[in-house]
Amino acid sequence: MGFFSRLRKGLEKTKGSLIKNIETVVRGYAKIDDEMYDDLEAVMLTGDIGVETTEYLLDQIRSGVKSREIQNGDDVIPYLEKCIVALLEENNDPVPDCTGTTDVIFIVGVNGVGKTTTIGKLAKYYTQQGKSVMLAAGDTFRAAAAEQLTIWADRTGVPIVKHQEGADAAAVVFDATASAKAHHTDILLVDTAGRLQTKSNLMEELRKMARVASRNIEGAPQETLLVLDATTGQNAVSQAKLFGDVVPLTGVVLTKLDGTAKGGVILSVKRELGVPVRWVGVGEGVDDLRPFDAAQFADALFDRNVEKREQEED
Ligand SMILES: Nc1nc2c(ncn2[C@@H]2O[C@H](COP(=O)(O)OP(=O)(O)OP(=O)(O)O)[C@@H](O)[C@H]2O)c(=O)[nH]1
Ligand SMILES: [Mg+2]
Repeated sequence: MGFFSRLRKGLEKTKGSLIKNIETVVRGYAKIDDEMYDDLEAVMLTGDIGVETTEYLLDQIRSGVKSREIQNGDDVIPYLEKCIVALLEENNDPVPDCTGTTDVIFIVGVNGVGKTTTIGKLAKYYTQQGKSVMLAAGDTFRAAAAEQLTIWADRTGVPIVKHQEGADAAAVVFDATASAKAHHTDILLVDTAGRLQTKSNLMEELRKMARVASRNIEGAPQETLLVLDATTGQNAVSQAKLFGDVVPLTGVVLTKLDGTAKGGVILSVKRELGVPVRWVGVGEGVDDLRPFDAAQFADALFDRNVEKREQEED
């Protein structure tokens, strides 16, 4: 199965819990009234869209009613689809191309969201694009973290810089940036510890890592990607807000979109965080991560252009 098919399959439950419920609600209404808004609000909130984004979408529907684009319940779905697509496409400029020097990418996030796996997948993706890649085992906190990353390095055939468990993560970053620079490596992917202990510890460690990186490579880290586990729904949004207060984020990686009913969370990530979704993950395999493509995502969510998409599939 190609990526679109996997994405579409992964979003089936989200579709079931969210889109289908919205359809069921609006179909019953010959004319739009307060009761319909209340019912809509309830299904959107259960679909993990979040309070703020739900309010936003309801306001959009209200203006559609005002402009007479929506005259009855049946008109709501295509209208809402348009709003959701616009939301997905918002704030979605492509990542600027490599600058010629090494691009350092920090991968951050709480325990178990998929940071290390994402690094493995990114290593594969970028090497396939003809880029040279290096990994840095910046999670020196958890036993076996470096080993897990080493397996990905071996699997994707890229070098890795690592220290002993318990070593200073910033020292790993220092060595890795020096090595990447010396080897003219295009992309250095830095794994980080998932603990969130206290906010100030995390802040200090990540800041130190960034400071050290920029000493060897100007402007580093060029990207700081926050990995969020879609299955945690609205929790992911709170995590993102917490991290965003600590480090400047350049993008989000939304993992585990395979089989969750909470995929609606992507809408509140887009709406509430002001940080672009850069990558989406639909499984544990090395090919299960792709750049986020709003049009593709919308097609998968709303079952549009399915045949065309499947034909183009890799
Ligand atoms: N189903 C599914 N599983 C995923 C996806 N991405 C990662 N995983 C799984 O999630 C689990 C945790 O992944 P890790 O990459 O170890 O997560 P981490 O953030 O590095 O975890 P810590 O290092 O403990 O903080 C693993 O079993 C992965 O295979 C995905 O897109 N879909
Ligand atoms: Mg890890």
